[in-house]
Amino acid sequence: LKQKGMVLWFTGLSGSGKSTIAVQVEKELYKKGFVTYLLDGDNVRYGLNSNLGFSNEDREENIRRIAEVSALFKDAGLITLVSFISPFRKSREFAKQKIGSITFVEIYVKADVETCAKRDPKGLYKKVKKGVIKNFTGISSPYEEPENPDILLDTRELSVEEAANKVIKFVLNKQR
Ligand code: GGZ
Repeated sequence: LKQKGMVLWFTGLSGSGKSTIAVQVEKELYKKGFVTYLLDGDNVRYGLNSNLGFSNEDREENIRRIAEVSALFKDAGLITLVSFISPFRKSREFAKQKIGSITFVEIYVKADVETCAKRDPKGLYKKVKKGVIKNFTGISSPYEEPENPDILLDTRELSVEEAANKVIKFVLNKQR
């Protein structure tokens, strides 16, 4: 492999745009010949972490395992894209330390909770309002904003393509 292993760690609220942007970044990286892997709820929360829910403890364990796995993928040389809310600073710090600060890229996909609730792509915010879902991030469970992310993507201002391009530029710079 002619690439350096690294981890693109997307964090942000449900509906902020993390996975949409991550998928777009992966598509572009693939076109450029990079070998990538995307870790998200679909392949981790239904498999490796299927015994975990959304209590603070379970979220912490969720992210701990994801940090360990992405450190391994990085060692294998992959550009690993990680798309989870990862609401706790402590967990993201752990990930950074596990993965190594040079190859860990913290990407804050920023959109306030009102914006996310308005988008509501999966109808989850509606369910929260009805009281069907408890401990929902940004409403009844905390989200600790990154204080100094490597990349800030304000999705109220950037299109998916613009956001993805910012990430690609950063990656290409790091790969040189
Ligand atoms: C937040 C929840 C919850 C609760 C289910 N709080 O928009 P989505 O659907 O696809 O992304 C959310 C996803 C969050 O899982 P993560 O593994 O990323 O969370 S964490 O990093 O905090 O462990 C949402 C759905 O799962 N979901 N219940 N209560 N999001």
